[in-house]
Amino acid sequence: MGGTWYWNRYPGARCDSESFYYCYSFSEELEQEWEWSSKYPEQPEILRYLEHVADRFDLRRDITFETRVVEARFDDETGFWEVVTEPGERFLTRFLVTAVGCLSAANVPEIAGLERFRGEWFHTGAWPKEGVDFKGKRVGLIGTGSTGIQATPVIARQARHLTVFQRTANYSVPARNAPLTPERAKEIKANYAEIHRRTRESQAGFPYFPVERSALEVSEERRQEIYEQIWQEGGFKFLWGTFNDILRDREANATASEFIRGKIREIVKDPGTAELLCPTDHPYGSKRPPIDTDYFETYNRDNVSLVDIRSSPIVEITEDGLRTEEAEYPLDTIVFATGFDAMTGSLLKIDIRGEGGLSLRDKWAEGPRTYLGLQIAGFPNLFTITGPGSPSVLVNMPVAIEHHVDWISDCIEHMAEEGALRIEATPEAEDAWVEHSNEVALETLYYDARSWYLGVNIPGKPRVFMPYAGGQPLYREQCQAVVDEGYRGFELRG
Ligand code: N01
Repeated sequence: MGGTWYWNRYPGARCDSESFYYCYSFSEELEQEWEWSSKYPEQPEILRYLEHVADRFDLRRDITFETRVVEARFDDETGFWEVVTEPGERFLTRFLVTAVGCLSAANVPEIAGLERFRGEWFHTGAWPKEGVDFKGKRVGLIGTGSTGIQATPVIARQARHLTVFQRTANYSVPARNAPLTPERAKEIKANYAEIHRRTRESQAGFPYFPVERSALEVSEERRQEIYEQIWQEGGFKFLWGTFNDILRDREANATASEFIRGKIREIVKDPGTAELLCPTDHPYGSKRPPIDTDYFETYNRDNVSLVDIRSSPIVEITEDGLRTEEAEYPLDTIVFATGFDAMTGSLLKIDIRGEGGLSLRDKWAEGPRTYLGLQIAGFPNLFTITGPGSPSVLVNMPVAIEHHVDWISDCIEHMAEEGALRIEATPEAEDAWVEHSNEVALETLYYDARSWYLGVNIPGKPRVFMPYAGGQPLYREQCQAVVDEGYRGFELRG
């Protein structure tokens, strides 16, 4: 139970969106009875919430745990999907809805020698339930994405020594986590309807009021004032609540990127380490921006060191540690905070075959193609929740997920009313959507980074910008227009 929040129980794992909008919105009773402890709850609390939801709505009786789906085949004649699980059990279903997660297929990089390492190693996305004891250990952590940035300060407080191996320096903004006071909790509970409305109408699923100003239309003094104020507030607001062109205009973005570099230089005492931590090869926000609690401050500790594996790459893992081109690092524990085969990885792990035995792996060999990120031409009655081609990971996830769940439920209900048994995206609609998605992505700065959004983190993966970058309002409008026009772009058959 809990998916991503079951597996990602690494030290420091907590939400990057605030609790009161990183939650379900379908039940008033649920939101009134659940008490969040803080702005950014830790993984155990989110998992408790998900378990509570399952119990409260009696969902467990409909869930089969410990069941890996390995195959799903569409039968042209019967119009049913046959789903096969690892022990070989077969299920027939008319509709198949995948909710396999955008960031669930762990990426453990192929580094020579890992099998002979005598210490312990872990990937953050498959963390042991019993936890890991770092006390007295020399720990190496690879990866400085959102996960590495959350884990670093917590591991540093436990380990004898922590060495962080950094390939790409990352921008991070303080979370400013704090307990939710009873007054604040009361205020939130009184305003949930408005909060949810705003999350659904905003670009990225956050209830911030939209900002209309460009970073280039205010004076330097005013710009710094705004950045400083929102830096003090913390969180994703730095991307979405400062100026409206940070992700669209390189010059505007440069002001935000430089502001963050200035903060890193202020916080980190050793100038060499500070410079190494300053990102210079991509604009702020072109990779998924992390938020942190004491990340940069951690490099002021005596037991923490930073190794630049961009200039001196990892060569191998030895029996006793890790060797880069320049030096050898003795380690007891290695933590891979190396991310995921995002958006397509967990779908393609399943052998999915559509009409005429068409394999999804073949169809997506050059990168994912979908209609609205909801369906794939050639794969009737298969729906993909937050699939590639939908805003998914660019939006606060519960908001994106609920939108898809509602759309798919309404669609299936519509089919029942119409006596339709089969729905399939047409190849023309899919082509047009892929073209439109590419166009809107090109209007952003997302191509300026080597990110998992583009599949660059996985060797050999086609370089395609996978989520829909047009923003939530435009996306929702188009999904609704498709419905209003009788499921335009889909073929429905009785
Ligand atoms: O993974 P990442 P993540 N050798 O792919 C490095 C969500 N999330 O687990 O940047 C050396 O972002 C890689 O280096 P580089 C969130 O959407 C949410 O941190 O490719 N290094 C990078 O530094 C996030 O974006 C929360 O050069 C290697 C790091 O590993 C997504 O999950 C919390 C390497 C991977 O960063 C993934 O984040 C945490 C190699 N071979 C995460 N391969 C919330 O709170 C990779 N790296 C909601």
